[in-house]
Parts: sequence; structure tokens; C-alpha cells
Amino acid sequence: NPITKKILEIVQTKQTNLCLAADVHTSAELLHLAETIGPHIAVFKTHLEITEDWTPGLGEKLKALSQKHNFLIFEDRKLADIGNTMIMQYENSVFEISKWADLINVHPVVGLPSIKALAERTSANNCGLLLLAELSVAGNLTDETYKQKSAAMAAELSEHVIGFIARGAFPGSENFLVMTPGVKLEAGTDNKGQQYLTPEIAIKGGSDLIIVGRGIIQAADPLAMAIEYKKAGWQAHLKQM
Ligand code: S5P
Repeated sequence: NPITKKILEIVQTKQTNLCLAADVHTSAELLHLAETIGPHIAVFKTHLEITEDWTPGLGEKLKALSQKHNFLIFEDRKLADIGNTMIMQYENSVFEISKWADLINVHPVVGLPSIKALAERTSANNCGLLLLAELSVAGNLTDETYKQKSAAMAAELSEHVIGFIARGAFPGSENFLVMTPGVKLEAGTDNKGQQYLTPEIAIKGGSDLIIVGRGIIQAADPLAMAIEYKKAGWQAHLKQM
């Protein structure tokens, strides 16, 4: 898949397996993070609906920064509906996701036919699809059977699906990328369900990219902290080789 190839190229060239979860509320903050931390990441993850002042054109501005600093944009939209609705959410909303996102994700719970319908549209836009096979939060319902079924679905849709959101590798994830959220330099929780692994544990567990949000964006110096995470993720990766 060309998107998988592109991510792996970026990871090697920039020596970073870091994905920044840019969970901020204004477009100025979003653009500032993309500009300053962009040189140190492989993927920039957005939750566009939490941007209070979203305006048409913000996607294009992010896209320009992604080209300048060589990273991909992942809209963490977590689609989970009938195929027809997910396609409208992807293509027709005010956020115009299909115009700028390089990656988007979907909950496997909706089943193969709906995801296949969506996948044909994401592929037509050169957008890679990720299946949320395993969540990071306490008490979630993504058990081993769910992961197995997600892997089987990815195998069926291997020309469209590039990887999984998961805590680490699992049977069936071998030919796909694994991106892991819930990562912090110190393991622990946020008292709202989130559970953190360290970069070392995530990468040792077979993750290809670590997704870090508050560990970086709530630091006193987000840029310096992003560099810390980049180093931690890359050193863990080198140890695995
Ligand atoms: O299971 C999941 C899946 C995702 S995509 N758990 C997660 O935390 N995420 C996302 O990763 C979440 O929506 C947030 O944007 C990021 C984690 O943020 P942090 O601040 O806890 O690092």
C-alpha cells in the first residue's frame, strides 16, 4: 500500500516513530503544533471537531505544513455507523476530511460490508484506513475475540486497510502497521479511563508508532518534550532490531 510505504519512509528518514495527538482547541494552537513539532513526528493526529474556531481552509493549511515538514495527517474520527453514513461523514461534512486526511480510522464493530463501502472511498482519496482493534481505556470491550475478528477483516480488506489502533502486535497484525495510543514516559492512568504504557513497553510489544497527546502538549515545553518522546521511541525501536 502506498500510504504504508510513505509512513515507513518517513519513519526511516526522520528517525521518528512518534505520532502527536494534537488535542487542542484552536486552529492557531493546531497550526503552531504542526509548525513546531512537525519536524519531529511521522504522523500528526487531529480531532477536528474539538477545534472551536474551525474554518474551511484549515485542512489545507495543515496539509501545507505536512508537506513542508514531511508528516502525514491522521483524522482520528473513529467512524462507527452504516456505510452510507460513514461515507457522508468522511466526504460531505463541513470538515471536508476527504480533502486533507492521509489516514482515518473506523470501529470494526460495524462489520465488513459497511467498512468495505467506506474503504473504497478512502482508497480513492489515497487515504489509509486504520481499524480500532484494541482500545487503551479501562473496561473497554475489545477482547481477544474482537481483535481476531478485526484482524480477519483487515486481511479481507488488505488493499485498503493499512493498520490497527492497538496496544501492541497481536495474531493477524503482522502485515499491518500498529499504532498505539495511551503512551506516556511514566505509565499510569488519567483517572478518566485512560491507561498509559511507556514508549519502551509499547514498542517492545510490537507497536510501530506511538501516539502521544497530553504527555507532550501539556508539558511546560512541548517541543523539548516531543524530542524526548521521539528519542525514547526511536531508541526502543533500535533495541528491537
Ligand atoms: O484507544 C484509544 C484510541 C485512540 S485513537 N485510546 C486513545 O487514547 N486514543 C486517542 O489517543 C485519544 O482520542 C487521544 O487523542 C489520544 C491519547 O491522548 P493522551 O492525551 O491520553 O496521550
